[in-house]
Amino acid sequence: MTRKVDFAPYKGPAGGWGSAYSVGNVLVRQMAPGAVATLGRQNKAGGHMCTSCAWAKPARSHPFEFCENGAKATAWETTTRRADSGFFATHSVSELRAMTDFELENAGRLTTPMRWDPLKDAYVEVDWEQAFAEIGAELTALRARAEQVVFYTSGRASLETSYMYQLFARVYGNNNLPDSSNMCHESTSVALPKTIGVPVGTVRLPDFAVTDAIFFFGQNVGTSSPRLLHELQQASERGVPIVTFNPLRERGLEAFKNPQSPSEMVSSLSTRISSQYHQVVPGGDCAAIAGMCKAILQADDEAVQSGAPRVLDIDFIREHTDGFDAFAQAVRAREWADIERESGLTRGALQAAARVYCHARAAIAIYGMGMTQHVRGVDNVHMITNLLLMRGNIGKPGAGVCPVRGHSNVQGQRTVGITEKPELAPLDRLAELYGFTPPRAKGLDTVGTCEGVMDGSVRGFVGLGGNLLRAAPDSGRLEPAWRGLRLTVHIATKLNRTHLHPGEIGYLLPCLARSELHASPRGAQAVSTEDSTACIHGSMGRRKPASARLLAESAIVAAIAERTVAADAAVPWPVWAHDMVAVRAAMAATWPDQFGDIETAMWQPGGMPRPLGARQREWKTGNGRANFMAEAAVPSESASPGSDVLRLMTLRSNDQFNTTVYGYDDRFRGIKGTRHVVLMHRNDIDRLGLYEGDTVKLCTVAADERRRELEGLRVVPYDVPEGSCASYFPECNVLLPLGHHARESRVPAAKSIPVRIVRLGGVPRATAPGKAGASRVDARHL
Ligand SMILES: Nc1nc2c(c(=O)[nH]1)N[C@H]1C(S)=C(S)[C@@H](COP(=O)(O)OP(=O)(O)OC[C@H]3O[C@@H](n4cnc5c(=O)[nH]c(N)nc54)[C@H](O)[C@@H]3O)O[C@H]1N2
Ligand SMILES: Nc1nc2c(c(=O)[nH]1)N[C@H]1C(S)=C(S)[C@@H](COP(=O)(O)OP(=O)(O)OC[C@H]3O[C@@H](n4cnc5c(=O)[nH]c(N)nc54)[C@H](O)[C@@H]3O)O[C@H]1N2
Ligand SMILES: [Mo]
Repeated sequence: MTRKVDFAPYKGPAGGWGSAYSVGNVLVRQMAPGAVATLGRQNKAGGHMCTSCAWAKPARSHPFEFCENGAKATAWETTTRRADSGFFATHSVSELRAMTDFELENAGRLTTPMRWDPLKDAYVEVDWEQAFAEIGAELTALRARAEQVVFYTSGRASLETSYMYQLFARVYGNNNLPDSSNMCHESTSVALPKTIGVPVGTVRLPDFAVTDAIFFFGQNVGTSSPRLLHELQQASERGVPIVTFNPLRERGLEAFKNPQSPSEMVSSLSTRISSQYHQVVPGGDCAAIAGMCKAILQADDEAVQSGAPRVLDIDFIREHTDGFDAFAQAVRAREWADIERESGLTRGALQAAARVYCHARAAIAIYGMGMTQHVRGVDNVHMITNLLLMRGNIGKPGAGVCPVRGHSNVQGQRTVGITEKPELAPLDRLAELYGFTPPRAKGLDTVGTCEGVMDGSVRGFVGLGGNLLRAAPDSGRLEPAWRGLRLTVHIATKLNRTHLHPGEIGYLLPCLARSELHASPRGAQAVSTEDSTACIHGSMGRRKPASARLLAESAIVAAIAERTVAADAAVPWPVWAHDMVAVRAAMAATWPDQFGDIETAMWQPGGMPRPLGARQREWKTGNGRANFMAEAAVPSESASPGSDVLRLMTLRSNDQFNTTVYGYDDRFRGIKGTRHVVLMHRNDIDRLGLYEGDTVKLCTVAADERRRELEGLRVVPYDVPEGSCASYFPECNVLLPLGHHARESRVPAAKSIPVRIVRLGGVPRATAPGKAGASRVDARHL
């Protein structure tokens, strides 16, 4: 396929006609009849919850409570294309491996269970019964060493199926429940329980209406969670300052035009989003926040001296927190020169950000992958809570911490026990309810799973959604190792690259999508999901399934469990297959305080809010107090400007959802027709002897000295800090060493991969555009 490649700065706001056009275009190309009606029910009480991002669903919904992303996700789910048995009969697995991610996704919905046939090098149609029987027998054989089987989840499956799945793994005999969260917000799940005693954010939608200031760290709202732009727009219109920290100038963080507001759409109006935009260097946030905290302490010292009201919320600190003195001491000990060097920001800029914070009675801190996917990912989150605790910004209206979750039910899956950490699962309660002895040993996370596949200690892999082989680090090393597995089972809606590396015995089991009707002898079944603000929503799919042979995810999990562990615990698997009310009752029996009235409350507009202690200033931490974390304030390994090793951030485009590539445009970043680019500062391009448009390869610099290279990227000058560069995930995952991950949470450090850039060819030197007398500032993308 040839595509027109073009790089031009995007000057428009996020949202707006660009978004409407893009949505319209994709709808026409992809949507099946009736899909527009499906979109109208998306994210509304009584409808289905979008399978795109996890942002909150308001009680009073907009006429179309979806965004460009959500529309794309639905369009691609409701596509009329089919990867059916005919498709697999005409494409061998080796042939499919040569296709792009876009082409695989574009093959359409899976329609029938398939078994990998090594002689034919193809997936071949089988009966469900045959599939379940063989998978059950294989899992039973592998159970002699239960720890060699892994049960992976991507964040989409419902609360009900996820509850069943974790129980299945535990009855089977392990806590090997890695999930996409291990590559995502695990840094949050590890950091927040220590500081404020909840593993999730404390902000709810109404807080946005009464906040005085918003601090935004490393989240690309226009692309990743566009519906949150509504809250930001309303806050901005009230005059609320929004202070952004992001190495890249992201369009969605600058301006927004509401595609659902006719007056805005026909006028030149748009709303500014960020009032301050700080281009912190990748990995420099701990230092940047330390700088803010230092400025706040100085302002407080001055207030004490002059007898003015305190800047710190001293009563809150005394009454509710621990560790303030050590933290303040660590911050005071930091030199401004070091803070400036590590963050790439000036003292003046950080003082300006601190001033906004000090003037706000209530402040919210929002963050995403720019914070969690670093070696210091957990420290980054700790610095955010340190900042908030200084002025009592947890547990009062308009204030709090707001990690923006990725997958639509990723937060909920943790709530119902998907975790490799046994201490987070209610093992005693499960033992009591189902009469079995749950395993107590820590399970494998995603990094551990990849290590286990590579060293041969993992033999069986069951995947409830996702595309682990493509999403995980070191994909170049992982792919060949993956084919050494004994058993691979994928429960999926669409074909992806992980499916193309089957084990000796490999199955592809197609399931219903969330927008589709789960009809059963017990009537149409609804499921539930939890959003980023810990509100739980009922979700009813109504569309005719893409194929008559699809089964609900719950039915597939129940059938495999029934063939594997039926005799080992008192779990009514056949009933749970098709009775979500019964599963919700089991969830409520397991966590009465969380799910007691879920059956009715999940349908209330805005969802059922789960109780969160920190919102009431009840601190469920080890010491019963909110904790400052001094360690997060200490210096990190510093950036080295002028080095030939750059820090690579791997990003998502506007036209993808994780490993699902919808198209080759990244509209807000002005990139059209290609994903094979490396965005670099003009000065680095000059310094490294490159020209704009050159073709280069990236080579990872890692202690293990393995060769990790990615070729064929085009150099594009971009407004990123010197010493850093950016390119797309998942293509760049070959460059990400498995051992390069956050301390404690083990989230792969995908936002700071040390790389060298090597020129392969490209622009002839004599006529290179923009080289002679090139300005040291990038004009095109400012
Ligand atoms: N369209 C679309 N939407 C999505 C997804 C998708 O792939 N496509 N994926 C979903 C999922 S699973 C997730 S987790 C979320 C992810 O959504 P985000 O959290 O927005 O993740 P990214 O887009 O990877 O990167 C976030 C931002 O971090 C910035 N950044 C990089 N390094 C740093 C740093 O060191 N410091 C700071 N302050 N910023 C930094 C980048 O410039 C980028 O703007 O989105 C969800 N929604
Ligand atoms: N370098 C780098 N790597 C990263 C990241 C990064 O920023 N940089 N981000 C990380 C993050 S935040 C995440 S969350 C992970 C994502 O990792 P994963 O969650 O494993 O990957 P996805 O691309 O979201 O999975 C997509 C697949 O899920 C299946 N699917 C879609 N809908 C459904 C459904 O309703 N049911 C079922 N059963 N299957 C379904 C389809 O087969 C589809 O191909 O990647 C991580 N990897
Ligand atoms: Mo994610």
